[in-house]
Amino acid sequence: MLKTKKNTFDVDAVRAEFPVLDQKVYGKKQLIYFDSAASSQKPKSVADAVAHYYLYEHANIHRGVHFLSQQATDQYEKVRKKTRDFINAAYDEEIIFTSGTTDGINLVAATFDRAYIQPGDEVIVSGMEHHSNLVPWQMMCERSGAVLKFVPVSDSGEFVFDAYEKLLNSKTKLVAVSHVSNTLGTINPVKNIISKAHDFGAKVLIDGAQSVPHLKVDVRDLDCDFYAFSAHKMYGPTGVGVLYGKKEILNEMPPYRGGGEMIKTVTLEKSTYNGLPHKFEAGTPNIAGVIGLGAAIDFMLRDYVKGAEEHEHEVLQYCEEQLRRHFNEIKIIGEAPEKTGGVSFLLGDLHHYDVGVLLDRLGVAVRTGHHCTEPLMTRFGITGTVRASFGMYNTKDEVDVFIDGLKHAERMLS
Ligand code: 7TS
Repeated sequence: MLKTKKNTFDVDAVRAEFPVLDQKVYGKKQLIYFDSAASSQKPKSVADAVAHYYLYEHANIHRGVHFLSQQATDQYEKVRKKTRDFINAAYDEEIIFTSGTTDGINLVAATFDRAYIQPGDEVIVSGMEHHSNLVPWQMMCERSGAVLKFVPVSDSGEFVFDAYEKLLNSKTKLVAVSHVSNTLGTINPVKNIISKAHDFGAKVLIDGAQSVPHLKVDVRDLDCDFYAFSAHKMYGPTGVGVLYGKKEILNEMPPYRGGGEMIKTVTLEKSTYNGLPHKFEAGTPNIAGVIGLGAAIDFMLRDYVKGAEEHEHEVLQYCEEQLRRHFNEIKIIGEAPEKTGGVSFLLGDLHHYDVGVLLDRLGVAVRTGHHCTEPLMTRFGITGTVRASFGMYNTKDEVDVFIDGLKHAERMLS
């Protein structure tokens, strides 16, 4: 008989873990945090793990003979295993700790071309990428003589797959695409994107900054070559992230930064390099951050968190329904059938910034502007949007307050 996993999601139990949510801003308005796509809030268990480490367990790792250093090394390496299991990677050494998604993508963009790219080769990105998954490739192409190509975005905010297929050819060496768009919420068909690229022998990097917080990610099922994400968007600390890479590809790439830990032997003239993953982890890493990442993964696997994906989906759908119901002038930017994380919109002619400021005075934190996706704004002929983005702690009741706040903003600004 098929065993079905029961959802045991409990939003009250989740919210109890986030003291930050239980506060008033400007001394009177209950905080409603709709900016988790920029950075999620942190559960107590993550803050406690980081504090405990600093208060009782801190030492540098991979180099001490003493108890604390060995214990810290052990904890750090356990998080590598935990992360491997979390995204179903095959080997521990395929998990490189970075300072975040941006750092992981820069690592690949600074080293991949040295092993895999010749002048005239091609790199493909989409028109909805965060600047972090665009600018590093521009830099790499400028240096290596490769040519950057762009997959267009449809009016509904989707990756235009036909156009992508037409761009692929034997010169394509790398495709870099986000799993979920931070601005549109679109879930891209990354499994198909990857398999099509592989038909042409191209490697694929997936920017997972906005997917790991919301979707179950299985890098072996996707068969991606690289997958980058940030701890701070998945309830973990800032300043730490993960780059997954297939072992055989990472082995071909030269080191990123030189320094301690990434070497095997050093003479004044020349060095030989350590194996994976240390080859890509020069210097003292963010040990406390990695330990906090481990606590964030534990948090995301708790029983009362099972089913968070469905809960978040309901909140997002409810929010979009209410926006459409209450505002004739609403323009939702990003109407793909498969979405997660949040909704971007404009309210008539009102400036996104003004709407954001008024919502803030009512206790509702949203982000406004171009969301580090300027080319996407140009594509839609706008300068920015208001974005309400959700974590598992958000509720439909909060959406109701947000809608009332928007009505108020509309009255004030019209
Ligand atoms: N890629 C995507 C898709 C993102 O959404 C972000 C951050 C990044 C990369 C960069 O992540 P970092 O952790 O290295 O900074 N996105 C946002 C956002 O939407 N609002 O603030 C940051």
